[in-house]
Amino acid sequence: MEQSFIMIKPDGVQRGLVGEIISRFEKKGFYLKGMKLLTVEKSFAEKHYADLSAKPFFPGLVEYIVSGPVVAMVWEGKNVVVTGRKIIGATNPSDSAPGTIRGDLAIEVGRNVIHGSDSIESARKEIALWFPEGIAAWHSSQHPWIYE
Ligand code: FUP
Repeated sequence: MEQSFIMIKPDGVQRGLVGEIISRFEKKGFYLKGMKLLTVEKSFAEKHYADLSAKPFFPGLVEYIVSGPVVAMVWEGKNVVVTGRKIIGATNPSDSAPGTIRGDLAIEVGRNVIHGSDSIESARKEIALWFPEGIAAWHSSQHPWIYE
């Protein structure tokens, strides 16, 4: 089944939003397949955001990501990449609809609380980068109540 890489950024951890954010993905019916709290180094953050390295906000973005612990997660379910992005909301919280994580919980684009993979291909790359040790398999007993 499809997987997405979801990361609660340092501001989300510092502001005590970890439970709230996990809850939104859990309630939707997605399965939590991997999770860890870690602080990453500059070179690692630069790798994660390599596609944005030419952007003027890149140095500030890297500094923000390494500024404290983040919660790295793998969530699984039907269309989790696209649906996860909808749950998260638009990149700039000024444009994120109320009801989305960023729409409800953030104000600044540079403090937008959460990251979610933007395609199945980037999810695959990001999961490999953040979970090189792999992810233990488990199966939810709720499955038949979520999927027909
Ligand atoms: P997203 O996929 O929603 O995380 O958005 P992007 O990959 O385009 O951007 C990654 C991160 O860069 C955003 F989450 C926040 C930061 N960013 C800025 O700080 N300023 C900008 O103008 C755009 C993005």
